[in-house]
Amino acid sequence: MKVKKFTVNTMAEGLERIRKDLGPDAMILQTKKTKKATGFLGLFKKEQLEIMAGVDPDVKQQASDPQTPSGEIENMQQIITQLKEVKGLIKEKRDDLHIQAETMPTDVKRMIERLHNMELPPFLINEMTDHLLARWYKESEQLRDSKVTEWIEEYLNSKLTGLSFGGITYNNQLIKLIGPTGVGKTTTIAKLAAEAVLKHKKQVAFITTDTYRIAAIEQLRTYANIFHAPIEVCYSAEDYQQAVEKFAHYDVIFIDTAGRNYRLEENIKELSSVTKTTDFPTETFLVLSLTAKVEDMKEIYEQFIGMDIDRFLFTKMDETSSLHAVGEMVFHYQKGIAYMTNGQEVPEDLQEMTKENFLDIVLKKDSAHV
Ligand SMILES: Nc1nc2c(ncn2[C@@H]2O[C@H](COP(=O)(O)OP(=O)(O)OP(=O)(O)O)[C@@H](O)[C@H]2O)c(=O)[nH]1
Ligand SMILES: [Mg+2]
Repeated sequence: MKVKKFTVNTMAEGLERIRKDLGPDAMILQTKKTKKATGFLGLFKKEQLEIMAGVDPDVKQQASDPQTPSGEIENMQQIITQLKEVKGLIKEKRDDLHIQAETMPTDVKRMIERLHNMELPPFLINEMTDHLLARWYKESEQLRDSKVTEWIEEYLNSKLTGLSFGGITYNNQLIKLIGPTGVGKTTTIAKLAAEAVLKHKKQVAFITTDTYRIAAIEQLRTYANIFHAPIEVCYSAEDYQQAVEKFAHYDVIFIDTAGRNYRLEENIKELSSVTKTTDFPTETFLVLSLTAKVEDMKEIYEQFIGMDIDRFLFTKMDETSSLHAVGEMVFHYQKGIAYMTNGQEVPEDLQEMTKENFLDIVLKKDSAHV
């Protein structure tokens, strides 16, 4: 048998060429689809057909043999069936390509642009781009703006599972604020105390371990006086333990700590040894100013890692237009946020941060800005 391979664009073209080359008695032995990459990044693959055809020198004789007409008819039917199949496949593929060429670039571009406009860390943007693309391929016909937003929110929500957001729960008696110098720890404690006293009718007491500057003690004492609340200044772990026990009957005990250079390990050690009490349930907020660089915030976080941080508390939101660090810190370290502060006024410049508020910020929804 003489066998020959034909690579053609359509079955019709194939049949024509087979007939020309091998004569009318040729038989199709096998057909196979192949792809030839063309265009930008080989995106538009052109489908071709590879047809193996052969002709048997004896066939002519057989074909004219009145004993075997059914074989020929069968052969013809096979060809027709194959032809239909191939036609169907080509149409399907062409429709696919049509959708991709028409809509993929704009939709994908728009999705990625939106992600880049959000306050999200680059690693998460990359991760989400892959996720959204995979979803897009699966559900492209449903793509609408609101759908993409839904997908993004769903994805971010899944990333926040198990993280704790929101303000003081009042399940823990001790509320401890730690963080570098000048970020607003003492001012924020005053805001939190005002909320506890005025809104939640709690009895509050204050402890400060900031014994380095008289002014710092006076600053907290002033607030304590406003709330008619007691205050203890603690120089050592023993002082601290005693003060906590003394205030055991108060609803909330706010602990202000000294802003020091916590890049020095001895300062961290001192802080954690003074404020270590095991028997009182404590909620610890790491206070970070949004005016700081995100790299510095990360370094600070690493220094404080051993201090059982429960949530972040971001301050000075009013002094920056970029809230990029908020998303970066939360997603990177997998810690939620308790509050954000946006000004120097006590008590009003304080906003509790629920998971929804946080998502509003990273998704840049208007309601996010207080
Ligand atoms: N713009 C702005 N200023 C703030 C905010 N919170 C605090 N401040 C100001 O930041 C400065 C430092 O605040 P403090 O509360 O003394 O900061 P701290 O962390 O206790 O400082 P140290 O005790 O020295 O470590 C003060 O001038 C505050 O008024 C805020 O949300 N926005
Ligand atoms: Mg202070």
